[in-house]
Amino acid sequence: MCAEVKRGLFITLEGPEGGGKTSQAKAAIEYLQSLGLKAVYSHEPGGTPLSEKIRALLIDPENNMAPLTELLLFEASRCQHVQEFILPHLQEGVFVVCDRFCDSSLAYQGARGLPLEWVRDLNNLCVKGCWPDLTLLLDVGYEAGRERLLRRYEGKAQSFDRIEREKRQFFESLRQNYLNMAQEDIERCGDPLQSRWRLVDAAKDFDSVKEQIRGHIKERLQRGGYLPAEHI
Ligand code: Z5A
Repeated sequence: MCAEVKRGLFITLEGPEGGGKTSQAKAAIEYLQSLGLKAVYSHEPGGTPLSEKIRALLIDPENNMAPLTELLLFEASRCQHVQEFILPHLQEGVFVVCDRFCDSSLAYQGARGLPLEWVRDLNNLCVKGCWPDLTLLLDVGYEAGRERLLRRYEGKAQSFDRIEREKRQFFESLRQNYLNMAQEDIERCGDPLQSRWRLVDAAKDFDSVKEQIRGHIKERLQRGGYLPAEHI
């Protein structure tokens, strides 16, 4: 008889633009692999061939999009991503580190003024019970995030994608949505360690952010019985 495979942990990185989610997700994978754990990177919107096609529609500055159309496209991309990539990996015992997930829809499409019940209902439908075990909120202010983004585009604001072209107020509002979501969940859980949310000060330098993230992942691994004995 085969021994039952222990489900992998599902870790998401969330936050406003320029927080370093992509680079830190990759550093988190390296950390997990250094512990002998199997881990894969993914991102949203995207993560499967079909979801990448939807991503291209979503970020194209040529596409004028109604807020509900935008939400439905993000959710369609997510639905495919969960079924084709995330769930199969978790079921095989592989850890999935995902750069954005359903909380991005609550923060961003919430900032568009869409009713949050719509976003929650669609998230429920697409996620199929596959909620993150740990969500790292890489919080950074508008100015610092924008500066990093501009540096990445070598100062060319015309390279910004459809969403990056939004006004400052939109980004301030979605940042606050994230902070509220994390705060509300921590309060609801009573004990902060029982909440899946961990706040990371992403305004700090890269190594310091990496250390904060490692600390949170290590704690979650230990609590879930995933940390190999030699690393305890
Ligand atoms: N979106 C949505 O509206 N609804 C949804 O449901 C989902 C997404 C899933 C996806 O674009 C867009 O879709 C996104 C949210 C929306 N829109 N915005 N804006 P994306 O995936 O292409 O973009 P992103 O997720 O926003 O990534 P980002 O902000 O562009 O970058 P990041 O992943 O947070 O950071 P990075 O690429 O790792 O780093 C950016 C630069 O900063 C890079 O040059 C790094 O070297 C530098 N960096 C990183 N960390 C540091 C530190 N600590 N100090 C200094 N410099 C740093």
